[in-house]
Amino acid sequence: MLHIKSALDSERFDLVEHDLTEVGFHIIENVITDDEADEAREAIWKLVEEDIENGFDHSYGDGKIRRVWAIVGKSPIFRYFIQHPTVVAVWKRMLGEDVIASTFTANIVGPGAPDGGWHIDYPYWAMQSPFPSGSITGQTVWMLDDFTEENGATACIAGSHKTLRRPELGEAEGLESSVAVAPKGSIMFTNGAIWHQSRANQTDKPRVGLLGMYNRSVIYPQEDMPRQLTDDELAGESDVLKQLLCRNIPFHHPDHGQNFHRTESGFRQA
Ligand SMILES: O=C(O)CCC(=O)C(=O)O
Ligand SMILES: [Fe+2]
Repeated sequence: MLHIKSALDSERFDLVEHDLTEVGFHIIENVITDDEADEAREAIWKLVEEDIENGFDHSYGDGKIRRVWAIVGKSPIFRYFIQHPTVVAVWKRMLGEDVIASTFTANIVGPGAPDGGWHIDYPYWAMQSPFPSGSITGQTVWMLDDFTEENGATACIAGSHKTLRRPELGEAEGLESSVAVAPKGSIMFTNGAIWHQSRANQTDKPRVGLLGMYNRSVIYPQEDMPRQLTDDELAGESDVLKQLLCRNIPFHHPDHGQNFHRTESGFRQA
């Protein structure tokens, strides 16, 4: 049975909020055990093989970076990760009690892969600047291998989310970046507007990461989250998973109007 290894005390929780607001990212080590990371890593490789067998080539970066989309329904371990209490607690704090999941994928930076290119995450890349200030979306990078300077760890430019715009072509290259070097089993939270990229992998081994994004409930998810589990598959799952997959939005009875409003802790009351 999976066990919860990490729970944040309130001081650490405050630090996460501070860093996400001011710096744009925060790493927590040892959120999952090595065994859990290995189990997820194996599940990803099976999905890669399936993708290839089915004729899906989700590779980019000279064919050396590979994406596996829509993983939440594809193994129980991903259903556990997406609703990990530490992760959900952080995103509820940053994005509202009624937070939803936006996308959950794997990103494998293979040997010899070039850097992934500086960018901002959805929905920012679909928006015009100036972006709204504050947090509307957040990224969770799950490290299923040690992330090192050499093997394609994610790099971020501290404070760049405060520009409220995307980097101009070539702009980020001239700035100092922070590389997310941390052991397998760690996670990095980022503000979705941070300027970031996966770095080049100069080793002979792939670097496997998972990317779980969460939105304020006013922002449409990037992937079709509601349809990744069938009604039957979802029946025995937790309320929080149903919420994250947008499957238990408390719509009002039509006779009672549909005027949800902003609350202290979100948009809809969760
Ligand atoms: O895998 C990584 O290190 C980051 C990838 C990324 O930023 C993305 O796919 O949006
Ligand atoms: Fe990204």
